[in-house]
Amino acid sequence: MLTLAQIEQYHEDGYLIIEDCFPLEDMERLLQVARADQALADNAADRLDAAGRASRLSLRFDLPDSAYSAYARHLAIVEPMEQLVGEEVFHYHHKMMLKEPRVGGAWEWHQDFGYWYANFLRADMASCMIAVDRASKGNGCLQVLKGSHKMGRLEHGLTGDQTGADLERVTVALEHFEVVYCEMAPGTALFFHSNLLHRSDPNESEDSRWALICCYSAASNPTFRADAEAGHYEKLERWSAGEVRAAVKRHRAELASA
Ligand SMILES: O=C(O)CCC(=O)C(=O)O
Repeated sequence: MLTLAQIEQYHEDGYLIIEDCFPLEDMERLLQVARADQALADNAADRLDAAGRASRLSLRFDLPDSAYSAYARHLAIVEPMEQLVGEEVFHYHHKMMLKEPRVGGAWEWHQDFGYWYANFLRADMASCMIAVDRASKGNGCLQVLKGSHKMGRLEHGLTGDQTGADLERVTVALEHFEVVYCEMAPGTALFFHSNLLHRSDPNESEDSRWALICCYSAASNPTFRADAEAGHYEKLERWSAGEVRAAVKRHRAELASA
């Protein structure tokens, strides 16, 4: 559970980094599963950045029995998330970001609520990015504009295949808020507000940068679109570290027997 000081820091900065949220061995097991998982690769889609470079991600709105869904239910994420959002949360989606050496494209400055606004009435939403392998400046770690969530939602438009925030405002915001490079060792968790501006550079290094991002909404946040992928309240099961490890093991065994 988070301390009051951590919760206050999140509200001030729009993000909170928790080091050693998960042990290195757990991240190694998760990465092993993800790398061997053809279904994860088959489900991956490319989003082109403004320069035409592809950023790959494998996203699910549902929670099938998988190692990734297990992390989306992990108490170590869901409980702090509820403290930060201020109430019960539900799962919106989770995605593995597959930023490969030399090819992983950039993400332009955006707010997640710039995308999510289409179906959620309030920005009482947040994400947790888990560094599955090491994220550094060199392999395109996430950059955040500290405190920028306080601006509220900006207009967004298409840049490449991505939805980027209004560049005129971003340019001014860059003069007023600090850019923080979120370098993270495997097992570090970064919680961030849905209105926090963030981006990342392309991966020009020899090291992959895989990260699992789990996204949630406040339970009381009204949704108004009917399609299954738009997001709607469903009670979220919370799993202990032991239950999550067992799910990862199950997933690994399933891949081995396929
Ligand atoms: O993985 C990244 O570098 C950026 C991801 C991102 O910005 C997002 O999913 O909203």
